[in-house]
Amino acid sequence: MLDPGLIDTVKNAVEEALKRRGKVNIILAGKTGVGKSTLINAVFQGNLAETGQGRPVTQNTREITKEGIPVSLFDTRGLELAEYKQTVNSLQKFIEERKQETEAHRHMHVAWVCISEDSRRVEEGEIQLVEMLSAHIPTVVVITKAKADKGFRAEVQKILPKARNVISVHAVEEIFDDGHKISVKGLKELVELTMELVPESQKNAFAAAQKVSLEQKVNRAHTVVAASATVAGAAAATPIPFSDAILIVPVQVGMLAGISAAFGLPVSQVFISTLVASTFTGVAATVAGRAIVSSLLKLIPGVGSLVGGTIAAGTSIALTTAFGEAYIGTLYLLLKDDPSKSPTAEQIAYAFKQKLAGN
Ligand SMILES: Nc1nc2c(ncn2[C@@H]2O[C@H](COP(=O)(O)OP(=O)(O)OP(=O)(O)O)[C@@H](O)[C@H]2O)c(=O)[nH]1
Ligand SMILES: [Mg+2]
Repeated sequence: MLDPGLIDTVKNAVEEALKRRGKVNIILAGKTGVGKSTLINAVFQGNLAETGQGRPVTQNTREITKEGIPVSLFDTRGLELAEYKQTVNSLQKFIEERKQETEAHRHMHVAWVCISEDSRRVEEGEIQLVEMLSAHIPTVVVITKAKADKGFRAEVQKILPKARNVISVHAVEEIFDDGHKISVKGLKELVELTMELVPESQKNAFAAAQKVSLEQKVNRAHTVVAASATVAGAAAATPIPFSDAILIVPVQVGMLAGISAAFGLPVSQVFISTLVASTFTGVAATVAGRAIVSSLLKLIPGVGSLVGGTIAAGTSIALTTAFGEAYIGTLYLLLKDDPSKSPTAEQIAYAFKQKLAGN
């Protein structure tokens, strides 16, 4: 189904996109029952917290992961008075050990410390934990099950000044017998703040793993398009003959994989091949290159068809951008009602083809 000449291109694009996206590591700490698992399921794809107990990394910390979702959650308990010192110490040791490792995807990137609003107080274990964590990584305090603040958030901010911010969250909708309802709140703020706090090289992973904000996925996808357009422009720094337009096809394929990765779609060879096969039509790779380039050119106002039989840098940048934006627009439409949805490659390919055809 795929042009033989494109198979390696797709393989490389998939590997590169996954490598670049990497993984984000989040420490999620709080006393038993504050709502950590509920928060995890509300923020991330794939009902992560239901994937079992997780792998123990310290006595009180377990690593929760799921295949295909680029996040590890380090679920930490044991903040009760009797044992918090041991918990804080072993967590500190763990963070420091990981920091020594060379690969950024092994480091801890951000921490969320959960305190239930019901408790109405901040305990010594929580104070010590925030002190320790904020000395190493950006730390956010999350007030969980938030329904009636009554000055609690301000108090928490005063007691824990090293926290980057304090965010009140209600992770699930709650309906009372009298019909009164408390809606979900605070998740978007938490996601947006965390996005600012994680290192640049982890932002795509975080955008991909979360399901709260489609805007964050779109924003990161725009950065993929911008980077790809720059590469395509450089490739055509000297105008390239139309017959060599195939030269920029790997950039386009890489961009499709990169955008898919930022959206959190299952970036596999099969997935990207399906997309490429339906958009890059033709029998031989070179023909495919020409076909795609000429169909892309139609997307750029004022270009229409090729002038002088060459593609200049400006055209190359413009068509890469148009192609990338068309793909982002397609994904946006498919996911706008529910960013946690996972459309099939066929559904995406169909919608993308329609979009490229101007429908
Ligand atoms: N009303 C309301 N209940 C919540 C909210 N978040 C969690 N809960 C409830 O609080 C209880 C405990 O939530 P969990 O998410 O299991 O808490 P946890 O921190 O993971 O607990 P451990 O894993 O035992 O440490 C559950 O019954 C949840 O349904 C919330 O935002 N609002
Ligand atoms: Mg739990």
